[in-house]
Amino acid sequence: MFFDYTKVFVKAGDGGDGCVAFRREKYVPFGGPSGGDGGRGGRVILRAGEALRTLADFHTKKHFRAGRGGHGEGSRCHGKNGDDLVLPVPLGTVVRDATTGELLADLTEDGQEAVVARPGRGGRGNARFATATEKAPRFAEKGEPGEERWLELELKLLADVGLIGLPNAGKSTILSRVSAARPKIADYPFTTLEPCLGVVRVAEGESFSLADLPGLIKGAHAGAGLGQKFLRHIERTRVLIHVLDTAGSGGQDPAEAFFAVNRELALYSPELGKRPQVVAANKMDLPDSRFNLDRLQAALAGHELFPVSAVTGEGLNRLMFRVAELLRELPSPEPLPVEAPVTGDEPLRVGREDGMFVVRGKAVERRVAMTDLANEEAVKRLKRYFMRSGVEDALRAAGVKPGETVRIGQDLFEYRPDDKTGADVWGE
Ligand SMILES: Nc1nc2c(ncn2[C@@H]2O[C@H](COP(=O)(O)OP(=O)(O)OP(=O)(O)O)[C@@H](O)[C@H]2O)c(=O)[nH]1
Ligand SMILES: [Mg+2]
Repeated sequence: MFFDYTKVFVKAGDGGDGCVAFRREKYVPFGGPSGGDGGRGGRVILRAGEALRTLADFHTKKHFRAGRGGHGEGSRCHGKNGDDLVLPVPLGTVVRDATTGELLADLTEDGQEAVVARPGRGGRGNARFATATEKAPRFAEKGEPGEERWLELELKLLADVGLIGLPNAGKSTILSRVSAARPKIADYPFTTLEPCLGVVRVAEGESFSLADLPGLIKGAHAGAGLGQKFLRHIERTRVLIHVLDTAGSGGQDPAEAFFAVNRELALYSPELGKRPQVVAANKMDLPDSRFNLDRLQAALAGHELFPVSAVTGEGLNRLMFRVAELLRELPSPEPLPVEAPVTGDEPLRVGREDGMFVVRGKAVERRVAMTDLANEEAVKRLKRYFMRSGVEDALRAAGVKPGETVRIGQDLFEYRPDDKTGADVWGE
């Protein structure tokens, strides 16, 4: 099996919790706050490399988590950062957020990396919350949860040139003649079941990669045969070699074969239909080919046609030199344009789910997750944040009544207006 598509779950490490501690010194009856910050969590990173050829590794294991940050300690000791998790992927891996479809990375270079899950930052220790009025804060932040998401990984091979044509045309035989690749070759259609890459050396220091694909048949764009499943692997090629069985074995007229395959290509992707092509009129060692060649050349007038024989090797050098020449003239392919990550905060949203009010918004959810709800001082601070940031107003506008339950992130609150101060306050 050729694994070129999968979904995986990644979670960056949570930040470590901040620490509540106070300095203890001889002769100092009550030292200042000295709790250190938690360390940040580990990142999840995808790294492209030549060691892997497919996404097969991700079919057995699908969940990946980076290390969490260490907790802060007394004496303002910072927790240690969580370990990053680096996942190797093959060159040509396209990474999307599986939920939103957002393109996160197109890893086309050896060693190229993409951070696919942002780590949580460490919670601040109580030393950081000391102010002129509050000299001895007895609370600290909890670590921020690391980002988690499902990713869609799709491999699109990075080949300079693709071999296309009907099954049995001789594509694999050509690849085996011009490169060190050893694809399976046999006298029946659909011998090649998955793409195969080879490297063609045309001169000292000049080479290109050549991909052999399963044969295309009529209806391939709509899923007939094996071809369509693999067409994505020629999307990034710059030149196509269209291989024909010039002898017309099996009663297939070579010119008709040529137009049928091109129709399938264009139906799959108009862009692929316009990709520069050179025609390899193959099997020229067979007598029928000599007989058909003139007619084929006439039918394909305007196309660059090279009579070749993959069996005798005739014409293959000329064909490969011409392809190398075309590659020199054509611009290098651009990696897919990655959308800039969305920064800034989304507006607050209040809705009703399962009979309770739900407040959504990255900032408020993070704030709640980082609050130690067992700590009275920390909860007071959170209440002030609710007032200031408009959570309170948004809820009131949505019609929340005293005693009703409000969920923010993972936590539940009871909405409790406080009569004494006249202001609305919150309790767990
Ligand atoms: N006489 C002759 N036979 C050839 C030539 N090229 C390929 N063949 C034969 O044609 C048959 C099919 O060759 P393959 O290279 O497997 O064809 P393919 O296009 O890769 O076919 P699929 O993988 O099924 O799409 C094999 O029996 C080859 O030996 C050639 O130049 N001359
Ligand atoms: Mg083949």
